[in-house]
Amino acid sequence: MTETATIANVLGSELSLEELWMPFTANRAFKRAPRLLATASGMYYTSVDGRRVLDGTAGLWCVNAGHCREPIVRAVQEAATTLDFAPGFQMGHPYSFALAERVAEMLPGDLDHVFFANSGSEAVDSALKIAMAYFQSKGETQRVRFVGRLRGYHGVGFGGISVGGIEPNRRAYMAQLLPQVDHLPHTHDISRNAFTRGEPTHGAELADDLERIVRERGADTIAAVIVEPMAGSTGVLIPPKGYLKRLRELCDKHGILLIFDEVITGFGRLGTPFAADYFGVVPDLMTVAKGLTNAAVPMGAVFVRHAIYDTVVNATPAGIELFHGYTYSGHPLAAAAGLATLEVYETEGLFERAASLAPYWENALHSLRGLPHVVDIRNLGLVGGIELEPRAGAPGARGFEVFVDCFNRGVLARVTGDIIALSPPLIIEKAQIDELVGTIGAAIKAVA
Ligand code: PXG
Repeated sequence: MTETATIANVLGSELSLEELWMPFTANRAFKRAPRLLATASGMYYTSVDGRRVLDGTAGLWCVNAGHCREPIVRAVQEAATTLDFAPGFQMGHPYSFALAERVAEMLPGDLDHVFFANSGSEAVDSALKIAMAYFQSKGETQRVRFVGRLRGYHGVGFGGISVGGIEPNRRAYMAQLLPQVDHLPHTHDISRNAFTRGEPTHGAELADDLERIVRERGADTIAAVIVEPMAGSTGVLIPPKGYLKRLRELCDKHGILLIFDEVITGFGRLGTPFAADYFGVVPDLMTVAKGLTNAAVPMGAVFVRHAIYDTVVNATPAGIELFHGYTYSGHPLAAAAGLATLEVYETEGLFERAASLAPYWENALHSLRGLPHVVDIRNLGLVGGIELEPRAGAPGARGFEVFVDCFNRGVLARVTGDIIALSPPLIIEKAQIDELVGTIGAAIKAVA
């Protein structure tokens, strides 16, 4: 009651928008015409002006179980009153061990160890360091290079932007990126794959570009390849059939670790626990965040194969084995949220629900084919991408106008350039899929 009253007081007063430097936002335009969300429940937000907004993006790909879920709220409240914080260096507490044990049970192959961080960006930097530490421990000290992929997003740490392949995220920082990184080509090819339902047919051969990098650099200099199994942030780029298997084979052939960045695809987005399960390809390391705690408390993690943990830990005669960690690694509130979230996913069968809704979702999305300027529609699990033709001389303008128009009509979508990306909470009902897709269609027609 007190908290609600406090928020209400703030919202009721003249709120200054000046001081906050907003992330990945056109600050000046936003502050002239703000879009503020006040409350959330289940599939809906409420805006500060009291409008109901259907969440077509699970927040930012993270609220997979829907908003303000009671068991998760209760678990966080309980932890906050029981153990607000405990140090994680040379000390521990039951919450983080319990979550590591619980989540390890869900993992494919022999991934069975968990390193906690607080975000996807931190998880990625942790995974890159673990890959390097592994080869140092094995005595392959020359294996230090990383391979990322164009149009890959791995967060915003210096490691993440170095292996990532998004030009604007790198431009200002170029002079100080990690020096020994190469990039595979991206797999997005509308000329061959437009309007594919599910995995596109063409492009598995693009994985073979790793052979070029191996030839140029020498296999024994490359520590790891990092890719998103399905690239989310740059506009829902679904891997061509056979691509990830090919990448796995090439990494095995050359002794290179394969890292899947599952920050978006983890925890049911594709109708399986992880994309690794969906594609039947097990990586050596996996990074997650977002859906791990249903975004109720920030948390990221790296999942690690048994042998990697053993190699690093056993290489050190005594003392600290990995010189890396965060004050809040395995924070009690986050771990409590994670435990409750995994329980909700399981008891409500949300991953299976996503899988069973996927065909309905696919049909609904593809019903937008033929609308003005729609040049591609793609889908996988409960993910959708609608690509619009950029307006001449103003790339991104059409997409952004559709996003704003959708919001004004009561739907939260996500836009990257001229691509609309959709990823609703896994609790979405069929009628809400119709509402979401209907509104997006109306917005596309209105913006034109
Ligand atoms: N890896 C991947 C694959 C991601 O999608 C990160 C790392 C970084 O996570 P943090 O928690 O540090 O933000 C992400 C984040 C969008 C969008 O709309 C996507 C992300 C973040 C914000 C917006 O596509 N992904």
